[in-house]
Amino acid sequence: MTVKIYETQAVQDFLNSISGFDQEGGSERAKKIMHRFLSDLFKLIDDFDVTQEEYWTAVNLLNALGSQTQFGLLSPGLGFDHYLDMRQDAIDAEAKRTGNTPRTIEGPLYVAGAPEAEGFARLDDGSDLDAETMWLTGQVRDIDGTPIPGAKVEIWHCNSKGNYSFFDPTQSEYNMRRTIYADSEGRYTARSIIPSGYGVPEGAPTDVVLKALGRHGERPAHIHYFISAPDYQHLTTQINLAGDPYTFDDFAFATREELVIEGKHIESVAEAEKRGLEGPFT
Ligand code: MBD
Ligand code: FE
Repeated sequence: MTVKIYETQAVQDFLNSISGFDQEGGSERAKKIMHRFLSDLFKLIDDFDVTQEEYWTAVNLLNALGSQTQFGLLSPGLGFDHYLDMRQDAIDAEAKRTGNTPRTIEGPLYVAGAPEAEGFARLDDGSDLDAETMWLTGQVRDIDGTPIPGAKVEIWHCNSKGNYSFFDPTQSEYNMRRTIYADSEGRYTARSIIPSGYGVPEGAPTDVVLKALGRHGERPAHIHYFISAPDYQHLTTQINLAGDPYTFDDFAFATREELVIEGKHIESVAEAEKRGLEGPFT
């Protein structure tokens, strides 16, 4: 049996009352957003004849997500993070702030307070013996191409098993997390190890939601960046390592064509120097 009650005056009055429309205190914006949010959900319950059992299953799932701090993981999976970036891209385009390295999502695994260095840092602690050495070098420039001396470059990524320090208690503190201040030409170099892709933990609440949608929880191998400098807009971005099977099938929708980088394989520093690759490889 299906019943439709959403449009009734009783339900509309009820929504106004829940949202505090008839109360003095609180925030007008909070009231309006909550009213819209609850209205849409009540209508959804009516339209889909959501059962009590289904509703309480959802409540249990939300509790599990919260208790395992997984809202931040499901959020990119449901596209909220990328949607907010799309909106910021549109805001920047409107303001004619274009020509920059594209932004992409931060994700839930940044940790503040990483060790700081100038010009160069080694990111990994040397304990990941399965991993291959990786060199990252770049130059921070403004949208006119002018280098930004001393720009702050924060880099973080996972190990060859897809695990991030801090969230993986077996790793040393701040492993593969560093802040590098660019040199007088805006350049920075990092030595680290090639990360693997990331997968949402099997059976975790986020995985339950993705499975219900017939989706996977895989991310391609990537390296996170925050780039900042006084008086400049903060940039949150990533590098995607080319050739990963999930490069264009990221559960978090964070890949952007311009951020996919083809690594150059080298056997030795001598070879790199002979090929004229940008160092320093020390
Ligand atoms: C990650 O490493 C990540 O970057 C995102 C966005 C989501 C889950 C894990
Ligand atoms: Fe990540």
